[in-house]
Amino acid sequence: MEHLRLSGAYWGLTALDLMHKIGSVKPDDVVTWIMSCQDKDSGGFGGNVGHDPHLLYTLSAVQVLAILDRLDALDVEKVSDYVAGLQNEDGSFSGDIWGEVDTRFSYVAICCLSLLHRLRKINVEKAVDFIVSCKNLDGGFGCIPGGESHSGQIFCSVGALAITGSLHHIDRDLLGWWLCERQCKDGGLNGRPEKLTDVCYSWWVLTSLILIDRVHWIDKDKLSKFILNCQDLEKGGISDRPDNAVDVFHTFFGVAGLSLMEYPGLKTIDPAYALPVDVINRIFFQK
Ligand code: GRG
Repeated sequence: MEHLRLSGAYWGLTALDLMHKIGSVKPDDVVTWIMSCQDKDSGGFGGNVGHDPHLLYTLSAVQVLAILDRLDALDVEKVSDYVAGLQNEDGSFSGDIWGEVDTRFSYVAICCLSLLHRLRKINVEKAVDFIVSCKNLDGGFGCIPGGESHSGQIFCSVGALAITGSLHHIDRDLLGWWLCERQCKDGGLNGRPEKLTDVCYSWWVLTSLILIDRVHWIDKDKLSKFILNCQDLEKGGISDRPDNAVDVFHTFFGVAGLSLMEYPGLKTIDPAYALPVDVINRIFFQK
C-alpha cells in the first residue's frame, strides 16, 4: 500500500464519513500529512511522502481536503495548473509526465478541476470528444479508443460526461443493458463479461446505472446481500468476495455501494464526484 497511501486515505476517510465517523480522526494531522505528499515544483501530489506526483493522488488529496472542509490549505492555481498541464492535444489526459493515457485520467482531471472550480483551465470540448472516441459498439467505454469496455472505465467516462453536462453522448438503453448484465447469480456485479463478481463493481456499475437512470434494471436487494456477505464480522471490514481477506479499498466501495442503495444509517454519496452529497453541496451551493 506504500505507493498509493494517499488514495488509501481517501477510501478510509470517505468510508468513515459515510458512516458518520469522520470525527474519529484528527483533521489537522491528516491535512499536515496530505500536504507533505505534494510535490512543491509541479503542484501535483504523490501517493506518499517523497513519491512522484500523479493525477490519481492529486484527486485523492483534493477529495480528502474537501471532506475535511480544508480546501483552503491548497494553492488552487498551482494544483489546477498541474492538472490542466497534463491535457494532450487530442483532449485526452496523461496521468503524469511519463505520458500514459487512459479515460481514468480524463475523469480524474475533470473531477478535480470541477471541485476546484477551475474547469475553465482545460479544453472541455476536446476532453469530451476524446472520451466519446473511447465508446464501443456495446455502448461501453474502454481506456483508449478501441479498448475493451470495462465497468471501471465506464464509471470514469460516464462520470466525466455527467460532470461536464455531456451525457447526451450516451445511448442509455444500450449501455444500461450491458451494465445490468453485470449482475451474476450470487447477486454481485462483475466488471466485464465472464469475470468474477467483486464488491468494488458495486460502485463502478451502480454509479453508471444511476447516472443514466437505469439503476432499476438490477436487483438491489440481492446486491446489498452480496455486499453484506463480504463483511468480516470480527474485523468489520469488507472483502472483494465472501470469505476473502478484507482491505480498505473494498471496504470503501462496499460502504459506498450500500450508500448508493440508501442503506439505513449511511450518508448519501454523490455518484459522479464520489464524495458525500453534503460535501458536494458545500462546494457548489454554499460558497
Ligand atoms: C474517485 C472513485 C474514484 C475513482 C478515481 C482510479 C479511478 C478514478 C478509477 C478506476 C476505474 C477502474 C479501472 C476500476 C477497476 C479496478 C479494478 C478492480 C480492476 C481490475 O481489473 P481486472 O482486469 O479485473 O484485474 P476483472 O474484474 O475484469 O477481472
